[in-house]
Amino acid sequence: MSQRIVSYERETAETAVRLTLNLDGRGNATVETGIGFLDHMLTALARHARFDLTLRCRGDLRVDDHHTAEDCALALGTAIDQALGERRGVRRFGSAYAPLDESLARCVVDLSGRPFAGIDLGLRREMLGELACENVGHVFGSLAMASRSTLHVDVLRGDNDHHRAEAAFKATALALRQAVSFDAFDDIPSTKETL
Ligand SMILES: [Mn+2]
Repeated sequence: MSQRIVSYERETAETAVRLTLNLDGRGNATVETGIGFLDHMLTALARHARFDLTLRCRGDLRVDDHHTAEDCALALGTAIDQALGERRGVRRFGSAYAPLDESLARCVVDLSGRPFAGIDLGLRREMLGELACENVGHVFGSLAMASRSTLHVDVLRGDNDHHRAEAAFKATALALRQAVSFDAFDDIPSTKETL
């Protein structure tokens, strides 16, 4: 099996994102997006998925946080898609719960090749640090689109929005770790024989 390591750059008039991703890493992450809470979430995602990730973004934060949050997620999703190649030998499905104190999140993922995101985080605040709460859900949606995955993320309970969001990223990390891992069958896990 070839190494599942990808370097990816994405530059637009709004953002410039550079990243390296190793799906078979140890969980080492260096994330500098200019949005502290997004750094915290993507670091947690990489850590618990056991991806090695360096991600740097120079975005138009003078506008707001939207382009940066979206484009970082699109870049990461694209890198996951590229690193998976034809998705041969992977488990494809993953599901996990993650608690963070009083909060509990569930993620179910299918590396289906068909982008879909069903996201219910139930966040009540306007912002978490410099990240608008509406963009937390948008990050999951963009990740699903660019990685060509079906992603269902639900926060089942929780009082604190920082905890709710962080539990959602941790559950997604654990589900992704499972889905991208290899099983004993060196085939493409689909009745269509393609993903
Ligand atoms: Mn935290």
